[in-house]
Amino acid sequence: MPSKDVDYSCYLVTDSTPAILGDKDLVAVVKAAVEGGATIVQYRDKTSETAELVQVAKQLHQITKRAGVPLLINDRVDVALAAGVEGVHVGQDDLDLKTTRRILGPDAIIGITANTLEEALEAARDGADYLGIGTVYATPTKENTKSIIGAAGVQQILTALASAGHDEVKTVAIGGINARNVQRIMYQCASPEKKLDGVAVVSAIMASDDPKDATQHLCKLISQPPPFV
Ligand code: TZP
Ligand code: MG
Repeated sequence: MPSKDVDYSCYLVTDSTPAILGDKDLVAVVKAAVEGGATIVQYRDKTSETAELVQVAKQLHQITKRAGVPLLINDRVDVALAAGVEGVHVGQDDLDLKTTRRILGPDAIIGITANTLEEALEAARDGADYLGIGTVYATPTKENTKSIIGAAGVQQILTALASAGHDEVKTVAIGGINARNVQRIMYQCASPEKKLDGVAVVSAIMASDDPKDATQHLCKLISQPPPFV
């Protein structure tokens, strides 16, 4: 797969905590989500030790690689390198973008969370491939979010990116997105000059009893503008 020819439309971020995953198996859920049409996967695990992270990342990579779906690692550039995956997603407090790029090289997919206009513009200037814009809506999945920006906040960031000429940087919205609100986010957040490239979800897929069906349903909604747009 050409590494930068990325479909961000249905972006799964994993969560291994019992509150979200329940007693399901992480690898099985990711397999089901990929079968259901997830277009990119981020392995996000804030608690496991490094060796465990690398081992699970390699297992997930076997699944995603077969499907031509990029796998990114949250926070950990070292784990991404060790597992040989396609990239990383970093937060504002993680390793900075320029250093991350220097370590992983031009072909790696590097994304960063952007909560404000300033963070979004800086990340675009520093060569992020994509921005995870949010938190859109309050979510129990990530309780210590800096602020909830709503659909209006996402739209403001998209407009500012377009005005600054950052057509190249891809964008996904994250935070509290599910089958009930995904079309609203996808199509009503877009500014006239810049659309969202996708949405990222955790619980809408990871907490589902049927992750394949949940992913299929989300992907279908993501690809269809609602009738009122
Ligand atoms: N970053 C901002 S919100 C969030 C992350 C990782 C969690 C989103 O989880 P959910 O379950 O899709 O609301
Ligand atoms: Mg982080």
